Amino acid sequence: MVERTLVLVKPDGVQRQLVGRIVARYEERGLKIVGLKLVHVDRALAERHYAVHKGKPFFEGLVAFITSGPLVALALEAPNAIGLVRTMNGATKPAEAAPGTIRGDLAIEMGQNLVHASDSPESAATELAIWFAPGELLSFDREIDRWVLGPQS
Ligand code: IDP
Ligand code: MG
Repeated sequence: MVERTLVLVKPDGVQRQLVGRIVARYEERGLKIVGLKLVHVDRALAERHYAVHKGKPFFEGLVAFITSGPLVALALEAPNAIGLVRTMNGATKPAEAAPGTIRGDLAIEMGQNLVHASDSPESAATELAIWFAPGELLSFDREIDRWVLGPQS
């Protein structure tokens, strides 16, 4: 089933000048970028995004980190995009992330793990609505899709 998922290249990715390389991984895999922007979020939006973690010991640090500088918000579309992107990002703890994943190749610490991705259809719907206004997500065809997704695409 075709899904859309929210990805953030977090402020560490912007500061480390890894935005292009990280976005290129999703593009090269064949995911379609249907939304893209650079945002410096305020505390209110950060708290909405990380609402499920409110009350946890790392919550304050997480909000401070995500609001510490600009990040890149991406909406990606593909069949099974939600699971696909989580697999590409790798385990939350970079030390446990497999080589070949973004975190496994480019990160060391859990607090600086470069990327966020929605973890379920419900969180994808909620998060896409938090980060993108309806008109900011585009629907369009790609000529290449018959080569990426097959002749029925
Ligand atoms: P995820 O990003 O892989 O979905 P979550 O469990 O949703 O992982 O946690 C959100 C983010 O919060 C993580 O990416 C990580 O940066 C941070 N985080 C999670 N657990 C801890 C912790 O125990 N200590 C410090 N930071 C944490
Ligand atoms: Mg999460």
